[in-house]
This record gives sequence, structure tokens and C-alpha cells, in this order.
Amino acid sequence: GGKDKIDALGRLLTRVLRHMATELRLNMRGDGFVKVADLLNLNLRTSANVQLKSHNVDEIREAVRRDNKQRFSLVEEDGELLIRANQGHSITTVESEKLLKPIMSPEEAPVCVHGTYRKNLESILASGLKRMNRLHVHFSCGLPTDGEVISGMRRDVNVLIFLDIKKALEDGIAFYISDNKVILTEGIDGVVPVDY
Ligand code: HQG
Repeated sequence: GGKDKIDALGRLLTRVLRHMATELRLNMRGDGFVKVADLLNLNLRTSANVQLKSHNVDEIREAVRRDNKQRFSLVEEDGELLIRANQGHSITTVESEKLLKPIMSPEEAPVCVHGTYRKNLESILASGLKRMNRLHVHFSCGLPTDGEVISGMRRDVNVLIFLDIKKALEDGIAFYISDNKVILTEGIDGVVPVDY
């Protein structure tokens, strides 16, 4: 039905805006925004087998609205509609300082927790939290048990790693918060050491 098509559109938007802009030669700004018009011109199909070209602006708006983790931002500038993913990027076109807001004090992030899986734990405890394919290591500012949908970790994680963000900030590691309240860091060369 229509819902499934919109969900499939949302999943494709996530992939394109976080990971594929460069290879698709999509014109993306340092703050991650691209023109919706450019996006709708791409020769891609959603998992519902719908051509991106046969979707329209209203359906993009609906996909953004329906996204439970508020993964996207839409803005209008100079009469043009722009869209971005709020976090989760692997493409290096985006710049942390332009996409995200710096965290200045630990009070801005009283809880900072990374969700992962038991199979990763031994490796994490040996080598720290790595950003892997993304630009940042991701943390949530709350727990799934807080009741709300939490951005920054998956629903099925079975290990929670709490970060001493106060200590990390004191040691000069930069942290940022996205529009959908995910806490992000490049750590030290992509790694948050075990010390924290
Ligand atoms: C793990 C989704 C072994 C890390 C989520 C994670 C989040 C290590 C995986 C966002 C490791 C990377 C980010 C080490 C880290 N050894 N494993 N040294 N260091 N890992 O997808 O944090 O929901 O790149 O624990 O919800 O899982 O789609 O990062 O398991 O918000 O908005 O390596 O992606 O966003 O996986 O997820 P990812 P993530 P959305």
C-alpha cells in the first residue's frame, strides 16, 4: 500500500543522503543538504520497486514526517526545498562543524550511551569504540527503557556502553549533537579509547 511505498522511500533517502551522494554525483553541501529537486532526478528504485523520479515532493515530505527517529531535516532556502540526513553519514562531503552542534559541557549530555551487541564486546574492550564505516561513533542521550523512540542506537542492541563524556571532553575530545539528539564524535582518529 501507500504506507509501504513511503517507508521504502524513507529507507532509500537514508541510504542516498548518508552514504551514496558522492558516487551518485549528487551536489551536497558541507552541512549535508541537497536539493530535493536533484534527489527526485536520480535514476534509482526504492525497495517497493518505485522509481525515485515517479515520487513527488509531497511524498518526500511525508517520508520525512513519518520517520520515527527524525532522521531527516527539510528546509526552504531561496524558494528551494533542501533535505539532509541529520546523522549517520559515511560520505566525507559533510563536515561535523556544519552538520552538527558542538557539545560545550557535560551537562548538555547527562547520559551518553552506545548500543551494541555481545559479539562486538571483546573487540571493543580491546581496541575502543571505532566509527567503522561512518564519520562518527554514535551515542544516544537516553535509554530505550525511557519509553520514547531513541535515536542513535538500534532497537535490538543487547549491550549498553556508558561513556564518561565529562572525562573525554576534559581530555579535548570533541562531541557534537545532531538535530535528532544523537551524540557524535570522531574520537581520536576515529576511536573512542577504552579509558572513557
Ligand atoms: C561496533 C543507526 C568491534 C559498534 C543506529 C556497532 C545508530 C565495534 C558497529 C547509527 C568496535 C558499527 C549508528 C570494535 C565499534 N570492534 N565492533 N572495536 N567499535 N563496533 O551501524 O552505532 O537507526 O556503523 O558497536 O540506530 O551501530 O538508522 O554504528 O555495532 O543511530 O538512524 O560496530 O545507525 O541509525 O555499526 O549505529 P554502525 P551503530 P539509524
